[in-house]
Amino acid sequence: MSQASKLLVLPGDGIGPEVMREVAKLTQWLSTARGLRVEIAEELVGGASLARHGVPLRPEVVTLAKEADAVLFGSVGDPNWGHVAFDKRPEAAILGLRQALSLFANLRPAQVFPPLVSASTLKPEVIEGLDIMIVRETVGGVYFGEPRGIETLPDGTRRGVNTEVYTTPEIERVARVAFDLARLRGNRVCSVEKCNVMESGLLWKQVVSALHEREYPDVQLSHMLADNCAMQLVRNPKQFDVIVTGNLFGDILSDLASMLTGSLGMLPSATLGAVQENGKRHALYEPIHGSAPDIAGQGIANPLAQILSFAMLLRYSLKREDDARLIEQAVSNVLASGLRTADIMSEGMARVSTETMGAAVLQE
Ligand code: GGG
Repeated sequence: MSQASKLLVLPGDGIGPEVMREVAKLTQWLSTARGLRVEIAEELVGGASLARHGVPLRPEVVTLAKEADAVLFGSVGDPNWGHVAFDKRPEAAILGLRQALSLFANLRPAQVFPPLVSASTLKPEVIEGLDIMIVRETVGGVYFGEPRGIETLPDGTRRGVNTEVYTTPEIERVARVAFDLARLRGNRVCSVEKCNVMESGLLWKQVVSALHEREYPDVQLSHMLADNCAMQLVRNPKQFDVIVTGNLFGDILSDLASMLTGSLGMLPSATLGAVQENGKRHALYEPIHGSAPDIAGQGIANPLAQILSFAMLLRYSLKREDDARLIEQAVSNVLASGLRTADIMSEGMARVSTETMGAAVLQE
């Protein structure tokens, strides 16, 4: 019998634990009904860890993440810790994990489930069949570049500084992920930066172009400025197949793309490291939404992005494509049956709680 896969579950803050509970039920069912063998460890991160341990991410948790076959992450963020130094904020947990495990490629698929098309404020022909993969670089760029900080100048003026930095290898490795993915999909990559005003953007464009010429001439490559890309995503999103971009633009553009699919509560993600010699790679799966403190504890959060993140985990880390599809189909069926959490509610549909939505997916 094969060894059980090690999963590290990190629910985090706000709605994180609420939506993660719905995944736990699916894991349990897959274990009894479909032979999934997992050893699960659960730990606190973010504001929850700050409150208990005084830090957002303990070294023990990083070690567990390194030893795990996959990490399933909820969301971090807690306004009670918004004023403290950056390394003491809840968000330092997710940024710290990405860095410690070198999780450089964040895959954010924006797909529209057919039952949500008619409820969109966008014309059906604009979003019907939409299937974009945004590949966001996650361990470089302005989120990590030095110098950073807030300083007070001699005249008392305060100055906030962040620095956008990218090196050739950082750009190449994330672009490779995008080109490889494109070959399995529509064979098109759009590389997004701001080369007209940023040196890091100019280097990004040059490196992606050179890699394309050297190793991926069969893939269709285009380049777009980030501001134009935001506009094009709203105007004609189906022109895109794979988008590859830096940390900040990827964060913003994928939130924008999520609204094409109906809600931020619908979008899962996978963040992958490099393939190691043993063929394995570190990987972390999380919804793209945050901890949503404004609705935490009310039982109304949409658990589907967390559930779909678990499906990505089954697909990419545990190689259980059939189970991943089963979950995705169950989500589609539940939406077709008319159940909606508040964020995707529309006329004539049945508004349900987090728990009822999770139970309905399990039932399917
Ligand atoms: N599940 C996503 C999450 O927890 N987001 C909180 C956050 O601040 N993330 C920063 C980032 O994704 O770069």
